[in-house]
Amino acid sequence: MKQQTLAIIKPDGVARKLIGPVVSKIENEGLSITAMKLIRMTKEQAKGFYKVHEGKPFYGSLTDFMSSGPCVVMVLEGEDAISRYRKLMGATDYRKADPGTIRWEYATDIEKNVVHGSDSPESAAFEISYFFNALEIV
Ligand code: IDP
Ligand code: MG
Repeated sequence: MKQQTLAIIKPDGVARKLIGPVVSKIENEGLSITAMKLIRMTKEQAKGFYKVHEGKPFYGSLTDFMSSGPCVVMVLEGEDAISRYRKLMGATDYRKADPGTIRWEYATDIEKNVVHGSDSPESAAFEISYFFNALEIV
C-alpha cells in the first residue's frame, strides 16, 4: 500500500552534518521525498508534536532537545513507507539497532538518536499536518 510518513532529522543530526548521509540512506531505500524543510521548533511546538509522550519521564528532556536547534522535516512516500522507514531508522535505543540502520550508524544516545519516523498511519497523518499544508507536498 502506498503511504506517506513524516521523517525528521533531529537537532543532533543537523548539528553533526548528517543531513546528506541520512537523505542518501532514504533515497537508497527507494523512498521518495515529497516535502522537505529546515525548521526550528519552540519548546511549545515540540511539546505539541510529542504530546503522545506527555507524562513520560523523558518528555521534558526530549522536548528541550527537539527545540535546541534546527531540524529537517520531510514527508516520505512509497509502498509501505511507514514500516520501511522505521526499519531503516533502527531501534529507538541505538545499542539495539540492526547493523546498517541510521541509528546503528549515527546515534550516540537513546535520546539523541538522529531521526524520527511516524509509527502508524494515524500518527503519520497527525505529524505530516503538524508541519506541512497540502500546497507544500508535491
Ligand atoms: P521512536 O522515536 O523510535 O518512535 P519513541 O518511543 O516514540 O521512539 O520515543 C520518542 C523519542 O523519545 C525517541 O526517539 C528518543 O529520542 C526519546 N526517548 C525514548 N525513550 C527514551 C528513554 O528511555 N530515555 C530518553 N529518551 C527517550
Ligand atoms: Mg515514536
